Amino acid sequence: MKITRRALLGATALSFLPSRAQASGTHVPAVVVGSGYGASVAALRLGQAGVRTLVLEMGQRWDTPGPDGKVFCGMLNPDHRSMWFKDRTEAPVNGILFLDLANRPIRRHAGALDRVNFPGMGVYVGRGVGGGSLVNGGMAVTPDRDYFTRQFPTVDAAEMYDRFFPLATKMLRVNHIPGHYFEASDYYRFARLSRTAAARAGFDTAFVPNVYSFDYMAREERGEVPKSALGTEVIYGNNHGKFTLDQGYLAEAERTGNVTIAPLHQVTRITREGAGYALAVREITPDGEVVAEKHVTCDRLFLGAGSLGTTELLLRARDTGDLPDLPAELGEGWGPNGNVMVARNNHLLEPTGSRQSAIPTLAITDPSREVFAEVAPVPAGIETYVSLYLAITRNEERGRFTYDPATDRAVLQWGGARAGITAASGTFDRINDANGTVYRYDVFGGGKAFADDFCYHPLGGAVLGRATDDHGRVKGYRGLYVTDGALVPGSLGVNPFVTITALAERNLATILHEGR
Ligand code: FAE
Repeated sequence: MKITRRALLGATALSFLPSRAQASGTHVPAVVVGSGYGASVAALRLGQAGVRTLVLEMGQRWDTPGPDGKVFCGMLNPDHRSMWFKDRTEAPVNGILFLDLANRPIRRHAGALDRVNFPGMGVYVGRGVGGGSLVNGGMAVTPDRDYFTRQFPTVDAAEMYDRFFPLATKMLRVNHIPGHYFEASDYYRFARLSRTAAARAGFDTAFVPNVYSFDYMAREERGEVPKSALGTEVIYGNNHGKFTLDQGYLAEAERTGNVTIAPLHQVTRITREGAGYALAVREITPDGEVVAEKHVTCDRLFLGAGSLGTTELLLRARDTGDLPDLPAELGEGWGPNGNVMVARNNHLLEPTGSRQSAIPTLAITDPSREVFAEVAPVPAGIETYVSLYLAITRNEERGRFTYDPATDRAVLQWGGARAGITAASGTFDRINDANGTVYRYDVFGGGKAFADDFCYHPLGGAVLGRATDDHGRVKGYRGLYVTDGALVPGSLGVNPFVTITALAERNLATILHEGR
């Protein structure tokens, strides 16, 4: 099935005004749902191809400073800007000595970070124009080629590694921490200590590239610019230093003149209308008041609402009968990228430092157990003696989403990360043995040393080659595409956003080429 360029360009060029005045009846040639990595690639490439495109994003556009002069709040003083409509923050690290120091009551608001809670698994996601790029750690890793090929056997790896990974890396402005800065900075003492502990156990470490500017960070340390990574900012947003999608892909997309972004617009339902699609869209204020319910139609629909958002929209459409021919494989192949968090205690004579950069730059590698364990900061502003790690483990543990008609939501069935914990404990038992150290049980909720009940890397639900064809075209429906982390089959072995971006670039290149 081929899309003609004419069909993609469409006949109308209606501007979309996100206001009461434009409550319904808008038709656009292309709609992109969400504004994370996959969505941003789609928006830019459609805009460059001359296609009038509307981006519908449920979160805010984060460009207006609050009364404190800052757009985002910090991790140590979270307020209503921190989390998506919660009464209390739900930070991944609860505190120290079982005290819930990190969390506090907040006013319900369209904050930047959401934690979507399912039985046994809380999934962290970004909300706002830029999706996960607003809140993530910026670690920008190209996956190991063999493992990528195992996960995507039908994708041309040579094309990915020669063309699309370098393109994604360039577009996202990935940079590397200078060795001399890492060795000298007070703010990376915690990472150097973990490197020493790993070396005592015979493990190597690797530097992890990032989209946070290390030039900016060095200037922060010299006191020349406002502090962000060195001022305990990350999961609720960075006010400076990080190159997020709203500054990159999305800004470029808007500059084409063909792309309009509508923040605080949540797509709730997808139906067929004519040869295209109709969307039910709810516009809200930042405090959650519903401003309008809109009806938007389009010829082509690109779903970039993330693994959770895209999977839920499609499952709801299939199981309520709106799009009954959607494939049986929807909801399958979901995984947390093998995420397991671990905390160790250090000796009194080996402090981690009270100053810690919020941006991780080092990982411990354990190839025999297929563990890639990033050394995460604990930027508490005091000495905690805690070494914290995000272990990315490679295994076949998968969950599955189903649609629950009673709540009208997608529900995750997740059986826990036994294989992930086995692998991570193999690595960290050895590090503890070699250093005479122990695990910390006071850092995560539930008194666990290994936290497998939350993740940062939701992947899958509409997997490439199963729920879609080999380029993200949804089976059974012409003009309907998945362009985000829902395409990735649950595990990548490294942090996912470079892969999500590169895969979206690849898919869009083919979809637009075939449309010509
Ligand atoms: P994503 O970026 O999640 O964007 C989806 C967007 O769609 C969001 O803006 C949603 O608000 C929006 N949306 C959802 N439903 C709807 C709807 N119905 N209507 C309208 N809009 C909707 O999707 N990855 C790395 O590679 N390196 C890291 O260092 C890293 N650190 C992380 C740290 C944290 C705290 C978190 C939460 C994630 C981290 N990740 C990291 C994961 C990474 O951000 C994630 O894989 C990508 O953002 C996923 O990209 P997608 O395009 O799939």
